[in-house]
Amino acid sequence: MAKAERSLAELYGDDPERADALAFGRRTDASRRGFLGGAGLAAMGAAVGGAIPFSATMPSGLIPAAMAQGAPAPAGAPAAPAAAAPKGPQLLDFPGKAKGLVVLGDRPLVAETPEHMLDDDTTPTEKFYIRNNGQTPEGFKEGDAWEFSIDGEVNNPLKLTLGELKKKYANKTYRMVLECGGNGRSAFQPQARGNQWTNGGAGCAEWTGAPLAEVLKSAGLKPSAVHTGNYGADQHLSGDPSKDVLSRGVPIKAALERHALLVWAMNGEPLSNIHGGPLRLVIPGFPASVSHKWLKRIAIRDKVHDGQGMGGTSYSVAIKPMVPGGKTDESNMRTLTSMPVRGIITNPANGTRLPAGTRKLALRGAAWDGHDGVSRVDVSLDFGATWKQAKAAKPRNAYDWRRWTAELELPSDGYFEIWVRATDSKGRAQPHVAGGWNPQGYGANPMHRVAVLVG
Ligand SMILES: Nc1nc2c(c(=O)[nH]1)N[C@H]1C(S)=C(S)[C@@H](COP(=O)(O)O)O[C@H]1N2
Ligand SMILES: [Mo]
Repeated sequence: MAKAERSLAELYGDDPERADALAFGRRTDASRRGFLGGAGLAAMGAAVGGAIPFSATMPSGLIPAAMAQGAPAPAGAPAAPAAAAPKGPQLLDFPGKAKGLVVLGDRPLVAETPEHMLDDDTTPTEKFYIRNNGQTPEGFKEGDAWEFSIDGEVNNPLKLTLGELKKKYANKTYRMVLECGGNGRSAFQPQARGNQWTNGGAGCAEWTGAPLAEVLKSAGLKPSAVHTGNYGADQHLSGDPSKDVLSRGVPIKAALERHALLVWAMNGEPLSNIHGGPLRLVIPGFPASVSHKWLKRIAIRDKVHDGQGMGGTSYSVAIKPMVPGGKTDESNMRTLTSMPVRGIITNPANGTRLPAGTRKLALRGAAWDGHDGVSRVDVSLDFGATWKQAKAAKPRNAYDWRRWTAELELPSDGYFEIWVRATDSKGRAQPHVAGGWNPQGYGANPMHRVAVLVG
């Protein structure tokens, strides 16, 4: 038995399906799932580091949060041998950035914010995720002399400096979520192509800038204007100046929405180089790839923009469900234009150990979505058998996230999982597992879970 217990912890890092079958019993009769009992319960308890008070409702097929990818080794669990232990995350070491951001790629630089570091009401710049597709441009230090242009389907093409932009147009500040289109991607099975974000490709900062609508109005949109095409100063990784790193855009209607800003300040400070300073777009609700950094030019198009990162499978989800991992039919893809609802637990952190006898658990978190607004947030302590509604603060403005709190009673010591599920104003709630598989892995928003060990 001791051998089986040890192998369960190893197996979850290695072959979760076999681990699950071992703990829950093999499925001999398709109509009856196994449940945790006897040897399986003992082995699971040993693997997660404590007794499981809600074992009766623990579903098979779900990897325990304590064992899931990226989770810290559960306190009290038998140590896995070095060969079986998952590799620890690579932590970011970057000027102006907090310790603890996790590097997903270093060329181009991509780093995410673990959920427990998104515990501030407003995400501090030092904790804000980074997503580059190319090389960070040099020579951005022009500051207010930075020039950008608006051309294409307009009556008066504009060439403006940042200094002129600040003076000639309204200055607005909104707290808004910026979220990478691939956020949540690591939840897809089989693995989808791209950076394996957990939930940390998102943050909510105060953005200051001029309304894009006002600038477009002064350029005079022609009736033929249907889409923006955004261009920046960053260079392709190959160094080839004829290649665009990224050139996405949005329908004119979204560009005219009053929260779409030409941004020069983040959290009250001049926009830093890594976040696109001195000038970037922030067009909320969409995948953040339309929020162009180091903005140089907006071309107003008479058709849907066809720049780098538009069309094909880029930032696209399947219209009709496709076979996970199967062949792609590009005519069955549509561009993702609104991020799905997502809730996260920001306190406690996954893997937190609390003293024996702790009976109250104060939870904090955040919830947001693309355009429809979060209507409610619920938490569960018993693997989703029962739910309790969290108290969610009002957003300051559209596209702000909702901070939420909840308090749960713990019936005893042991291993618990806290689950959070956010629901948007259209009644769409987060699923248990990532659905809608697509080749580049957009739109995964399964519920966030954290493991807590009491005693
Ligand atoms: N010029 C430029 N703008 C860009 C990108 C880029 O690579 N180049 N990445 C986009 C993507 S995919 C995301 S998720 C956000 C990330 O913004 P951040 O690094 O400030 O968090 O910027 C977007 N804007
Ligand atoms: Mo992104």
